Amino acid sequence: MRQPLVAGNWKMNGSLASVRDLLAGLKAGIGDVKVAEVAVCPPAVFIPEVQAQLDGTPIAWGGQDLSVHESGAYTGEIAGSMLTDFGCKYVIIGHSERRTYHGETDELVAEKFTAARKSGLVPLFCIGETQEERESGVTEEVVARQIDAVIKHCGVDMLGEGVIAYEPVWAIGTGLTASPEQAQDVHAFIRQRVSESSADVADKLRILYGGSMKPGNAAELLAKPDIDGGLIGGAALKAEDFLGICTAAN
Ligand code: 3PY
Repeated sequence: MRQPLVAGNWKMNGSLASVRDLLAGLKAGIGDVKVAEVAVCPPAVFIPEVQAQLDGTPIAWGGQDLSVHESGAYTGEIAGSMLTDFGCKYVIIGHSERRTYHGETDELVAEKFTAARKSGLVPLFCIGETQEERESGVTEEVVARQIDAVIKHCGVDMLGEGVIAYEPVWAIGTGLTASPEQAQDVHAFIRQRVSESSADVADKLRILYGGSMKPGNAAELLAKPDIDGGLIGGAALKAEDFLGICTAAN
């Protein structure tokens, strides 16, 4: 009953020419994707081009971040309403690269969750532990803290209007992937944690896996009962690889 979602996080990659090629490849192959909902999150400057190319196709698009503010003197920031002006459905929040390189705290991420919902965007809310945290045995503590911050700030019903992406930090951009069992264990824990606040929200909530998901490991990961799709990094930059992951959910 939870439709899988496969979303591409293009990060800070691409040129206008490469984005046009990638979109042409996605449009040519999207007909083979039978089950998954598909979305792409390009760098903000490419969003108008993505909208022009994808409008009317089954592929949705979104931003990679948003401001907690609605407008004003916040140089470099992008408001949620600006993303919706360009047809965005989704916005990634709390990616570990923003937590690490931009000092985003659990509280700020929770504020961004609210800002996204106020603008009508669906947050793709990223959580996950570092290698050090996994080795110290505190994975569950870390993801529970990250989830609880959003529940405390937004309420569990609003959490349920978003999507969680479990992205173990040690599996991002490293080529390392959590085994399907390791990922399933954490996904089940996340669902159980949310169910402590609302069993209904937990049951409906899509929990994506992120961290070096590729066509070669996607089917095994997606077969797990609590893995409802993927947030895809590097493999989202090649139409063939990204579509290979999307069709793995068929
Ligand atoms: C990755 O898979 O590298 C990601 O960070 C996806 O967001």
